Amino acid sequence: MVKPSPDYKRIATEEAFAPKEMFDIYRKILAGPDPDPGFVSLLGFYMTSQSDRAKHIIRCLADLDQIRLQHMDETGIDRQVIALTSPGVQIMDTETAVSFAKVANDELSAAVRRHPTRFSGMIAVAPQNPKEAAKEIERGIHKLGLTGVIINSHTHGEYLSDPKFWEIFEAAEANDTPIYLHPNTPPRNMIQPFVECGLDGAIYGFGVETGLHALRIITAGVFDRFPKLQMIIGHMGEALPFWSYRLDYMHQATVKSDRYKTVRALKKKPSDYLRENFYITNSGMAWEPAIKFTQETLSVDRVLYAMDYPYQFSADEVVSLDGMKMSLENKKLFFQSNAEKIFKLK
Ligand code: 1DF
Ligand code: MN
Repeated sequence: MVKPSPDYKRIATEEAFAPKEMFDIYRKILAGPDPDPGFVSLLGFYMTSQSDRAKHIIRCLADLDQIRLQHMDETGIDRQVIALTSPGVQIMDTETAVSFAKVANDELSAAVRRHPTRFSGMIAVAPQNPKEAAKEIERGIHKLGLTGVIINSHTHGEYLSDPKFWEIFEAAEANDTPIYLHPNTPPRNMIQPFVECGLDGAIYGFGVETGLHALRIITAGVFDRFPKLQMIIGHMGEALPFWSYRLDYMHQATVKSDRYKTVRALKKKPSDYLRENFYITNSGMAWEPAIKFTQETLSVDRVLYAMDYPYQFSADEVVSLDGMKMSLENKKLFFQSNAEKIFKLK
């Protein structure tokens, strides 16, 4: 049992849920023709495995009441910012995705209203239909009391760097709400070397896929077009902070040598966008040196706490993060104030 901290609230910002009905849709997709190999590897596993881990995860994902609250109490979590688990609606056909995003958001909104001091929720959207996604962002903010937009990385192998998706960025920027770019398994045309050795999931494939996605968004010039847009990435920035120096050097060298049509001059260096347009959570990485490095590379105002419940549910991690050698002021930014600011929590 981890006690509440007297010095700060612990707000966990990458916490997952799944409506029960979503598993019915997933079962149909898995039984259908040629399902996505990453989806089969990930959800095919969790939905059929009799392992303790899989059973625990499926049970916790579907609960937005007593199980979740009890687990939060056990680990000293004051509030969860909850989002539809990966790949959410992005694995569905367009029509199902658009309609199911609304169902999931209604369900999450009702849970937030039942437990307003313990839960906040992000808006799920279907990038398959950018216009509807933009409308759902409006509805989520103005009618459902949700905050932030969850996008579970690629959608059928397509990336938000493609301008056809940019209405979604426009809506997030206009509503002053962040987009959380959460991992997915690598798409069909990328997954083979990962899945053949069992490294396609959270252990590594997630990070490679999502780091690539964030970098594509940067190099496509999204933040020159939408300078106020804020994105959040988990898992200590999917390694991008560590790459900053090389990204800046090689981006500039590539632009200068006119090597690719797709790599053109940007207003700023890639790492400048990381510092000015990204927040980073430590989901799945309860590791002090990486947290401190990221605070130093971005700023203490842009690194925040996440547990990654129920995939990573550990009281020991909370205790170890509490014990980081860090000023109380910075620890409060990490656990509480940065989340309150970016998600506009009250
Ligand atoms: C796993 C990890 C699955 C994370 C997730 O969603 C997820 C996992 C399906 O361990 O299989 O969000 N994660 O963010 O680390
Ligand atoms: Mn996660």
